[in-house]
Order: sequence, then structure tokens, then C-alpha cells
Amino acid sequence: MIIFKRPVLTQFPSAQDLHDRILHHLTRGQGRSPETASISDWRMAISHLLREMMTDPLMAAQRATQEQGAKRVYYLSMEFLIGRTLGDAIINLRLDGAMDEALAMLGLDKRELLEDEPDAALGNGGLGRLAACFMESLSSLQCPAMGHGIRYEHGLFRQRFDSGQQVEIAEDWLDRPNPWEFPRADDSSRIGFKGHVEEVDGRAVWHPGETVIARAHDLPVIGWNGGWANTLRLWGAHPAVPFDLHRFNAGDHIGAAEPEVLARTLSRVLYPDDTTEAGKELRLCQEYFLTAAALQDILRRFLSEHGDLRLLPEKLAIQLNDTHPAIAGPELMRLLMDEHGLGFDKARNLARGTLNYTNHTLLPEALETWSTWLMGRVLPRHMQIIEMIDADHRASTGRPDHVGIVRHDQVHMGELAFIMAGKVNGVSALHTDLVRDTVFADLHKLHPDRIVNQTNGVTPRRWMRLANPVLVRLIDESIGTGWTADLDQLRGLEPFAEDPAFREGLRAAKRCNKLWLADHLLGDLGVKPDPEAIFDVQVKRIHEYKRQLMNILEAIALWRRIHDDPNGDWVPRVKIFGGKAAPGYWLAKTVIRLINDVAATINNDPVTGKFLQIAYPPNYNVSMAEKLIPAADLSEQISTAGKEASGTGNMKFTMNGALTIGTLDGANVEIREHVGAGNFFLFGLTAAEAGAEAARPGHARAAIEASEDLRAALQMVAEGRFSGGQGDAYFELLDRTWNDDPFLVASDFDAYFAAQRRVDAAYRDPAEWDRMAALNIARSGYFSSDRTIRGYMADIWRVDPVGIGE
Ligand code: GL4
Repeated sequence: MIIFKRPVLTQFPSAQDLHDRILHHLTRGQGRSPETASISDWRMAISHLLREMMTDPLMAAQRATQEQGAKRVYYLSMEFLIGRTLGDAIINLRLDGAMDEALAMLGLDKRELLEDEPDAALGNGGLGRLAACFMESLSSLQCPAMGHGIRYEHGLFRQRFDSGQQVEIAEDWLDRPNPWEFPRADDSSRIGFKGHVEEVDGRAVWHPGETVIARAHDLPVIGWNGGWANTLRLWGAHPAVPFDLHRFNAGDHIGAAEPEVLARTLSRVLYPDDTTEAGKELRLCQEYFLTAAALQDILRRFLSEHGDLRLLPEKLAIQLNDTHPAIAGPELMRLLMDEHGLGFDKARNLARGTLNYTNHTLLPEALETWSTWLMGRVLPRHMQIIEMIDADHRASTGRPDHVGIVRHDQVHMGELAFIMAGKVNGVSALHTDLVRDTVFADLHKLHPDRIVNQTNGVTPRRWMRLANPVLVRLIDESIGTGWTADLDQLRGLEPFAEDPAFREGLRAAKRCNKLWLADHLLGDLGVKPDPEAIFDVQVKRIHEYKRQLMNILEAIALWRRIHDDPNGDWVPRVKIFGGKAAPGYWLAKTVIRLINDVAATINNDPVTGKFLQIAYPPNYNVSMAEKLIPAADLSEQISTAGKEASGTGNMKFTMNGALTIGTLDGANVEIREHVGAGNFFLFGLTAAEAGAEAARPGHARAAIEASEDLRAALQMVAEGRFSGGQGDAYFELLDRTWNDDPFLVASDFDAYFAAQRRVDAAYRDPAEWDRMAALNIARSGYFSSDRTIRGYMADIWRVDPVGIGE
């Protein structure tokens, strides 16, 4: 094995060295003098310096991979929810101490610099953030890998509240140049759409009616310790004919730019739907754009490295993040058959040996389908190949008709992805069981070894080291820093749970994070909570199945009880919400309005003010999560059992010492197993019970009638107590809760309310609470995305890390 030396400069440069190099980038790179530089100029200079420091590990990794002829992993995803990069780069390059000093020498405020960076929101929620955590772990584990995504001009919309209602504003992260990317004008592909297919000498020839150019922008992703960097390659769409000079010269000045506008539409905006599919033609075009650009690129590199297509499964593994890039099956077959002359069987075997698919949801509205008419019009050759794959699978397995890819004139992308994948994985133990038993039950019977589980994880570098430096200092002082790369070492904290001094330290760290949050984020909302209050946090997309409605109804019920006994011994609580609703999801938007209306009323009540407050800061995103999660005492993971595939926020809270109130859903099940049932506030129906309950006629009405707290809370909403006396403001929401309630807010309400009172009781005993918090941290090691990626490497990709080092 060839061993590469780690570049000397990335090994802990001195503060003076950093200082000089920042000045160099500011003056020579930005063309600014220190006297006239704005905060953004400084940020650009520092970011460019850090990007420069990533180039040696980036190229060393490439060289080592090539020299060893190692297998490469490609992660195809329509979403990468990156957030900010600067703070993460400083941490992973191990520059924190020296950089702090250098910034002090330059008179710069680190927080102000970090806050100046736009939050790259190229994703909706968990699925996109998982992809970003995976990229970081792949680099930290020295796995040769590349991410492929779309360089959306506009990421997820920014959220504002107007009279409590969500208003969406276009996001514009690329308005200012992105200092992290390397534009690769030479790495481009032509992507065809529409047109027709012709048969020439027995071979299919696709003549696309439209063509666009995909152009690569590379972001280096640096791993922990700065020894290895992989690339996240984001594709931008450009016109094949840049500008119609004839039309311009003929006086049609606007029409001349039409090809440009049309092509660029493909990478213009991220679809703002999470777990719901729009079924729009542009979305299909975006999915094909990403997949085709990635596969051409991957095959080009593979052929120049290995030359022999038969080596595909041995030399590369491609992971499809949900069905969004599932057109990869037919596209890879098309390239192998139509462009490289392979027969169907060979092409199918090579594709299946290379592709794998992760399922991220069971919600029926999220399972992608396209009409055969649309697929045939946008991708005529792919439609033919899909029919061939389907017929071949039917013939080779003798499967029943209702299991196929094409049914009722719809192309089912889940079935397509399953049939074309070597391995299919779910994202938590419970979810994988449900994948086997429900959506893919028939296919699972035909291919019993195909479905495997890989429980999600999150990177402790961003979610602990970067987000929670005060807690990290305490941990480092107690057990050293080795846990950062090997999160199981947090187990070493278990004995400290019994140590009053450690628990005191833990309490002080949490208090520090809570004070900062109260001052900076909640203060802007006019909420001034007592840091002694329970910080009770629910942050995630707003969706009925996640049951933010149950949480706010609990707040109303509690408020009413406090009112009845204002001198009671109540445990003070501040309920914090964060999250966006899909712009077209009317009920979710109604829940947002209700939370804001209830907050406005409760926060202005002098009688209950010292016991209960509600805060809903707008525009929840990755950087807000980094501030909220370390300050949380209580993590709300209260989805209807069987609906949340995994969750990943739940893991971030646990490793930051929040206790969970939650259902037996997704990865909550495994979190509870790891931290211990006594250190987790469990409530609610199980997935099996929830299925039965939802099918029981009149379940909601019966549950409401049996619960005085819930009935009273709903009554107050119905009377207009939170909507200026307007009783009908929430008519539809109430009507649905009484008469339908598919996500069982009513059936689980009393159990939830009771679990919250158990939380109150536990919080009264600080030593006991802190002991539980310490054990949550100590036992959270399993939820590192390093463990998840090791699982993918061993069970799905069959790749080894590549040696590189001193
Ligand atoms: C999701 C799931 O809803 C979420 O539970 C899971 O943690 C995440 C990553 O696997 O994927 N599926 C979709 S779609 N969006 C998600 O966030």
C-alpha cells in the first residue's frame, strides 16, 4: 500500500501563520485592504484560505484511491441540506484554537463572521440533512466517495410570519459568491429530453428533442482531522445554445434569451415538499437531469480508470437517496445497451450489481409515480427500457401482476428502484420491518435477501463539537477527545453520571446554552423565559403525522389547569416550536397559525406568565437547529407510531443531553433501547395498535369525549379564545380532529398529557434529571453517522476505507 504524508501546512498552523494567510487572501484574493474590508470580505478571505487548506487532502485522497484501484461510492441525492460550512471547516481542520487567536489579532468577531454566511438550504428536512451528515462521515472515514446533487439557485424558501401565518420568501444563497465551490467548466454533460426513438440496425437510437448542458461545481467536504476530503459535485443547468443571436438581431431582445431561461429552470428551485410528491413535469426533468449528469460523469471516470465495463460492480457502488434518482436504473441500462452495445441481460446484471436504494418513508402520498404518458413524452427511450425491465422481472420471477412497475398507466418508482437495486435499505429497525411487511411485502417474498436495515445517524462533529462547545469542553475534560471520531467512547461518561461535580458541570453547560438562546433568539420574539424553566423543543417540518397539533393542544390544556390553580406548584416551561410547512399544505399552515395565535394569548397572560410561555422563531434551518438543540431540556418526538421512518433530530437532542418524550416510532425505539427505558418518557400507541385504532370508526370522537383536558382545549379553540373571538377561524382543523383524526391526536392525547406530568415530576429533582441527561449522552454513541456509514460500507457497498496518513 502506498502511504501518503499528510501535508505539513494542514497540521496545525500557528495563529500568526493563519493571520498572515488571511491577510493574503483578503488583499490578493478579494482586492480589499483591512481598513476597508466588510465582514463579508473577511469571511470570503477566510473561507478561501480554508478551501485552500482542503485541496491537499482532496488531491491526496484522489491519488490514493487511484493508486490502489479502490472501489468508489457515489451518493445520488436531490437534496443536500448543508447549512453553513465555515464553522465546520474550522473544526474538522482542527484550527479552532489558532483561528480564535488569529481572529483576535485581526480584531474580528468570530460569531459575526459565522453568522454572515448564508445557510445552504438545498434540502427540505431530514432526508437532505442525512445526506449532508453522510458526506461528512464518508470523508472522516476515508471512504472514497462523491456526492451528486443539484446546484439549486434558490434553496428552501425563507419563512416569515404575517399575523401568525406563514409567508414564503425566495431564498437567494447564491446572490453572493459561494467561496467553497470550484466551478468546473470542463466537466459538463449534455442531457437530452423528449424527442423520439428510432431503430437503426437493431439498435435503439434516441434523438432528443431538447438538450441542456449540466455543468459541475465541486464542493470539498473535509473529514474530521483534515486528513481526507471528498467532493460534493453539484450540477447547474445551462443552455446548449446560449443565446439566439438571430432573434436578437431581428429585434426580439427578450425572446433571444429564451433557451437560457428554459434550461436554467432545471436548477432554479428546490421543490419545497417533504414527504409529499408534486408529480410535476419539471420535477421529473430535474430528477433526470441530476441522474443523467451523474451517471455520464461516473461512467466517464470509471472507463478512464478501469476500461472494462464488466468491472462495474467491483469498482463502484451507487446509492439512490430515495426514489428521486430512481431513473438511474433505466438510464444506466440505456448507456450500457445503446451507447456501449451490451445486451439486455448483461446490462441488467451490471446495473443491479452497482445500484442500491434507500427507502425513507412509507407515507403513501410520498411514493413517487409518473404517468406512462408523461414518462413516454419526457423520456421516450427510458419508458421503453422500463417496460423491458418490468417484463423481464415478471418472466423471471413469475410474480403476480399487481406487483409490477407499470400499473394502471403509472410508473411506480419504488418498485423500479427495488427491482434494479442490489440492496434496498430502510432507515431504522422498525421502519425496515415495516418496509418488509407493507410497501414491498410482495417483492420481499420474491427477493428475501434484498432488504437490509441501516439505522440513520448524525455527525457528532457538527452536532456536538460545533454546536455545543461548552458541553464538549466538559466531555473532553472528563474522557479526552477520542470520542469525536469514535462516538462509542462516550460510554466512558457513564460513571460520571453518579458524580455530583460532573452533573453540576452538565447543568452549568445547559444553563449557559439556555441563557444564550433566551437572549438572542427568544428575546427577539418578546419571550423572556426563566432559564430555570424546562426548555421543551419541537423542531422539524410541520406535518400532521408529526403532531405539532397535539403539542399545542397540550399547552392549552396545561394553561387552563394553571389558571384554575394559579398558586399551584407548577414547573415552569417554555415550549419552543420551529419548522416550515410545504407552501401547498393547507392544514399544516393552519397549525402554524394556531401555534402563533395560542402563543400570542398565553404569552400575554400575567396570571400564568411565570409558568408557561411559547416561542416560535420563524425560519427554522440548520443554523437555528445548531442553537436550539444544545439549549433543549426536552426533545419532542411525538409522531404517530409507524409514520416517522427514523427521525434524526431525535438523535441530535439525545447526544446533547436532552431527554426525550416520545412514541415508539422510527429510531425512537432504538434510542430508548440504548439510553434505557428509565431515561426516556414513553407514551402512546404502538405502530400495530395505531393501525387498529385508526381503522376503528369514531375513534376520535370517543377519545375526545373521554378526555376532559382535550375537550376543554378544543372547546377554547372553537370559541375563538385565540382568534379574537372568531369561533370559525379553526373550523376545518377542529372538524378533522373530531371526525377523522387519521394521526390519532385524540387517541394519544391523555397518554401524552400524563407523560408530560412525569416530565414535570422528574425535572423537580435536578440531581436525578442530570443523571438521566448524562446517561443519554453517554449512551448515544450508536447514533453517529460514522456507525451508519460503516454499515453501508460493509453490508451494501462492500468497500474498504483507503489508507492514507503519516
Ligand atoms: C425522511 C423521514 O421522514 C425521516 O423520518 C428520516 O429520518 C429521513 C432520513 O432518513 O427521511 N423521509 C423523507 S421523504 N423526508 C424525511 O425527512
